[in-house]
Amino acid sequence: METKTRSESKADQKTNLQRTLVLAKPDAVHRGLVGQIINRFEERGLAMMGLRLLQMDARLAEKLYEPHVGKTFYPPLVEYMTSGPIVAMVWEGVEAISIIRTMLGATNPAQANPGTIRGDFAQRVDRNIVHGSDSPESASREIPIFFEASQLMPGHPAHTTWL
Ligand code: IDP
Ligand code: MG
Repeated sequence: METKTRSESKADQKTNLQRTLVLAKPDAVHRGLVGQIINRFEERGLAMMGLRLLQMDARLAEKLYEPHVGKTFYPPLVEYMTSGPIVAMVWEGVEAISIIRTMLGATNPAQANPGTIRGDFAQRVDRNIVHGSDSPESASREIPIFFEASQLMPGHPAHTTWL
């Protein structure tokens, strides 16, 4: 993939180019849905800038879901997220955070529209197959939990200028 360095491109300033964290949760990996999830983002023109297969431990899950500490669903959430391998990804695109949140659909798949990932592949809020950062602040907090700077592509994909 051809890339430009950040200093060569002002596209991110003009068009609000964003990076966001996506996780294919253990049920997505176990059910073999990762390829279809990736395919949707690729079709939308988003660019994958980082990719890792890993199994989260409790410490990592507690870091990611720190804002949910104390909620009734928090202990089962940590158990769910540590129950098997996940695929962690960083995607980049214009307004990528809200684009991806819209593509994921409502947190509770029972309320998610058809055509969204949760609306097409999931039924239950406690098995909702994907995570996506909900704001620029969340993306900035969440991406470094899974990726060192050296594990992410520098610059921007060349096709960004055509979107
Ligand atoms: P989000 O993933 O759409 O941002 P959050 O409210 O941040 O939703 O919740 C984080 C995760 O916690 C959800 O994706 C889901 O896996 C789980 N969760 C949220 N609400 C409930 C609930 O009411 N029962 C069980 N699990 C929940
Ligand atoms: Mg959230």
